[in-house]
Amino acid sequence: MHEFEPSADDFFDELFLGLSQDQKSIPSKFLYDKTGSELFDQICGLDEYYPTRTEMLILRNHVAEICTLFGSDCRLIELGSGSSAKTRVLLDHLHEPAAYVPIDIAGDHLLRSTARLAHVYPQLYITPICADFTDAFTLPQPPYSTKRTVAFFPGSTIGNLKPVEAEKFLRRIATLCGTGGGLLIGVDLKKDRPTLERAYNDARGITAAFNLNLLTRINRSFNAGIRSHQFQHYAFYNEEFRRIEMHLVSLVDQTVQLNGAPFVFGEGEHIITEYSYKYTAQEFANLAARSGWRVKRFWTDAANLFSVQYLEIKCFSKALT
Ligand code: AVI
Repeated sequence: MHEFEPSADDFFDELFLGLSQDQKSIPSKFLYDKTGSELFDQICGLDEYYPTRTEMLILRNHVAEICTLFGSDCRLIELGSGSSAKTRVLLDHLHEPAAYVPIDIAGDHLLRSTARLAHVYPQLYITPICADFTDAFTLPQPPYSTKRTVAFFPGSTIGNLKPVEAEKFLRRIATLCGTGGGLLIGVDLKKDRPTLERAYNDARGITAAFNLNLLTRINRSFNAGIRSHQFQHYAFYNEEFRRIEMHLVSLVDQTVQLNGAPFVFGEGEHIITEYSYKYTAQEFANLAARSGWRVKRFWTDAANLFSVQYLEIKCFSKALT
């Protein structure tokens, strides 16, 4: 996950809107400034945070079959490519890929990792795109012999979207990939509450620091003078909505000024900072079907913690509507 640096106006507008509701919230994309992105990288290596290593294990175990499904002359696009670490597992095994299109919002990282990849895979046609993949963007013309466009969306980032948003997003990706297209996606699975809650409440407090860093970012952007120690990280599994919820809880009654606008927080009041939806295989298959996709293959690990799924476009005309 890489740095997200919005304009101060956009940040303020979204913050103002989120904090003006009865249930206060801040969009989770703002968690990823430089410090937030570094903390997230640390989270990925934590014992309690099973998704990253489990997804890598599944990819390694099934890469031959995955690449057979992609076929030869496929154009691989990666949504939120970062360092492209997981993609390298694929690139090492792909049959004569036509092109690789890494898409990431962080231009510097994108150029650096593209240069590294070009060195390791000198034959590979790489066309990086600096864009927010949740917004509309266009793909460059595919090179001569592209048989299929496959999108790669690892990490269960799909879980950070509400199901209606996820459906819209998956439809857009179907349109982007076009006829015969595919999607290789990492999806975190529903499991026992203790395992889920441990993953978002690690013993070293890295996830807490990641969440509280939002307040530091707000202070830096708006000179808000929020005292971070007067808020507490809180993450729990909401069974009814099948999602981990990350909150910041005000420990005292306090008023915070944002560009002169006062926001009042009562003692014990919660700000929602992130949702992370968890799916069963069937629930995700239903979401995929509503978005114009069909799950062709589903791989998981021995403990059923995480899944990697290969989706094919079900009916292109439906995907477009
Ligand atoms: C990026 N995303 C898939 C992570 C997740 O698990 O929802 C973000 C995260 N938040 C706290 N820990 C990790």
